[in-house]
Amino acid sequence: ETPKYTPATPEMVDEVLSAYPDRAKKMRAKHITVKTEGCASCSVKSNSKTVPGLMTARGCAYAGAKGVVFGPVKDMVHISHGPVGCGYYSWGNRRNLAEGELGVNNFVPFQFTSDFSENDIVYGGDKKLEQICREVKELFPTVKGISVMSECPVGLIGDDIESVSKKMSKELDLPIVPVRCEGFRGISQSLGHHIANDAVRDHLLGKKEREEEVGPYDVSLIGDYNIGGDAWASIKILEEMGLRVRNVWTGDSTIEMLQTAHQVKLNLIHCYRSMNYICKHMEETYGIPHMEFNFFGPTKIKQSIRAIAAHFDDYIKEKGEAVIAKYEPMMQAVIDKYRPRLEGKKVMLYVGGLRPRHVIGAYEDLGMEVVGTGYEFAHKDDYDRTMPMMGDNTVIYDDVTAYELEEFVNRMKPDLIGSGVKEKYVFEKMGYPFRQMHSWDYSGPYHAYDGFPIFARDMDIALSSPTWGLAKAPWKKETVKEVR
Ligand code: CFM
Repeated sequence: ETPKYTPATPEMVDEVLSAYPDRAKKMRAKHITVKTEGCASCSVKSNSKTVPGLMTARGCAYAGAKGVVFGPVKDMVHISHGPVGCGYYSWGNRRNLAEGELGVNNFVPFQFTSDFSENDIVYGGDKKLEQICREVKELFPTVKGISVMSECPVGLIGDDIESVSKKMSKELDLPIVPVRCEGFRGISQSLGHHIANDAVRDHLLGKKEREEEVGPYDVSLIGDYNIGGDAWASIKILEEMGLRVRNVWTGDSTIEMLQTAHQVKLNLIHCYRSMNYICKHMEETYGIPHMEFNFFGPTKIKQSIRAIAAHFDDYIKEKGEAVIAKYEPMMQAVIDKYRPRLEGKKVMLYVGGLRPRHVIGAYEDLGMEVVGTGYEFAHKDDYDRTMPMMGDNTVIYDDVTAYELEEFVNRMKPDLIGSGVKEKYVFEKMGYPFRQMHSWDYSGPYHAYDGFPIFARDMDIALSSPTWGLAKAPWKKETVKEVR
């Protein structure tokens, strides 16, 4: 028996928040809204400090700078500068794929850390950092650059990573980028994105010129991190349209792609949240326009291809239409196969800074409805883009706590939850179909025409698996599915 879906109401939110002390309740209420007809008060507070004592799923500035922006740049070595834990726990789990020869032009699967101990805290870590830079160059002579990603203690003890980077850059004849992304800066990974964007701006962008002239169809793909191969799928469409993708920031990318990105005609930005800063900078400084697009699901892909082509001449416009004509029948076949199985299913999402709105169209292509969504670290401009995409009687939650999300699910009873690494096991233990929407579990790509059939298949597998009904607590006669 399937549980009965119940639409969100303001009373439901109130009931869930009533478990908190008055002050916490008042603070959290501003971050949650139920979208009602007309949507008069339809906004949420965002990008503010988590209420102390409540369980947030957010990360830190180091996560945003090292894990998200710099980590995928494959021919650089990224030093997690500080105690070993930050590097260890951010090692390898984002699934930002990269091609290349390990230890030669691809260092993505490696983990470099200065492994701070008491000694380094007391006496400072600058000497150790110099030594590590020398070792990196000695062990990996083909390395193209180094980033120094500060962890909290480095900022607290006042180490001067800027001057060490400058000195060692000269000595080793190698770009070395200091990134002051101590975790305590800011309130989430979002400031880490901004800090990393600024470091790219100050130390890499425009520092190199490609000899080849800039072509009329040269573009950069910004804010695609190649999770499970996403960027490869996106590049395929853009190239079939006749565009030349010169740089990807930063999925499967190289330091040269960061240095020469001022030499393109247009910036195409997928993850607005993490890369809007540098796009605005490139527009102001180099006159390169940027446009947001969305490659999740055939409806959004088609709209995006047309919007991108509109920046170019008839040649690209015609090729864009040809790409749509080529892939639409294949996408229709995917929809014909899965839509009857997925039609009407309700989804609740909770992801980082882009996907909670960007994947809505892909679910809708399959006949599914997103009835609740929210971001860990989005800003007002993200929520402004999200509200029009949500239907009436849906709930929008910012920095939702573990307790709140569980209680919303308990009350609304959606069919599927798409969320993160931290939430996964809570809902699986409740017997809820779940898809991990950060690293696509062990799947992907989900972007572009190559990704949609995989997305559709994965959602169907999650929903149709008999596993949920089989999970049974030994002390309960009924299955988890029946009691949920
Ligand atoms: Fe952009 Fe991302 Fe996202 Fe993000 Fe992230 Fe991510 Fe994300 Mo996890 S860059 S904002 S900081 S699309 S790692 S690949 S899935 S929270 S919604």
